[in-house]
Amino acid sequence: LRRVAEDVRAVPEERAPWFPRKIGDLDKCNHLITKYDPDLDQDHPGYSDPEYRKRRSVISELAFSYTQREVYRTLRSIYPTHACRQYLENLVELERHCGYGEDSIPQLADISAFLRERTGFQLRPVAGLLSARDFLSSLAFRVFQCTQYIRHSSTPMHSPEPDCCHELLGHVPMLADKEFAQFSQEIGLASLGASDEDIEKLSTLYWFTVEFGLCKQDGSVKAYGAGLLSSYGELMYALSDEPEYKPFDPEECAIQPYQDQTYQPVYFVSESFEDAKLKLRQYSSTIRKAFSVRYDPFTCTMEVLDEP
Ligand code: HBI
Ligand code: FE
Repeated sequence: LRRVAEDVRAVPEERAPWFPRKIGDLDKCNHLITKYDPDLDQDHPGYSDPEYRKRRSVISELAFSYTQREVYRTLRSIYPTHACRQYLENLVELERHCGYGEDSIPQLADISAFLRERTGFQLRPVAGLLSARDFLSSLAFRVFQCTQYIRHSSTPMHSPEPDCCHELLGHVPMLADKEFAQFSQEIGLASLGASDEDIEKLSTLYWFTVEFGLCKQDGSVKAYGAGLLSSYGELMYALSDEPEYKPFDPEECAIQPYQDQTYQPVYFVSESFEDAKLKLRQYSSTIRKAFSVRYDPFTCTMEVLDEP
């Protein structure tokens, strides 16, 4: 114990915050934030429901297939007109090969194997909301931290926290796209060892792209953000003429105030994932860090390169 304490003391204070360097280090990226936890948040719709909370710890297959059907059918009906091309193509593949559908319950391991073949992304089960730093650092390893429980059955079309409907219908089809996967990993890489202030900005950037992003496609605007693709109400709203659209600019996006209680007042529209990736890369290069990183996919290890 004393040795550990001394090691900690030996670290100069101005060193960058700890970040994972090997894929196994993600075991330590497990700091849950308690906002929205049904056991702690009095405003959570399941807070006063002991049955629900018990079920949450064992994951109820029955509740899953029940709610899944309604969520799936409702959302599926508007994807053809509202989701981007990449999303639709991958959803069809998931329906063909991975058990996606109104009546079936896809297994995390099967979806993870599918994603690995497509883009090298893998799903890692997580118990709830992680800190932004831990969540983003996983993306650097092409690991997506994925919840497995389902929303409370009293609100089938809404969940205040991520649940399996959000992960499987929102995130997974996009993570099967090469360009988007690269974009996601690069947000993760930019987050490693970044200051709290930069994590906050990257988190906001993630919010307006991976969660609520829109993109241009064949002369119209389509959704690619998981928060939109897993919410019937917000997906309809986002592509109506009510909200404000801004062209995707990471600088502006990173400081845009956002809403996690209701629909976004503003959405950022990307020209393409390629274009978004290049803009993000330019933005990331302005984040002040004393080192750069490179991920070695053969050893699943983060190489840390000191700046000359
Ligand atoms: N944790 N499990 C989980 N899933 C998320 O989508 C998630 C998170 N923690 C933080 C977070 N998202 C947001 O702060 C992002 O903006 C990073
Ligand atoms: Fe999400």
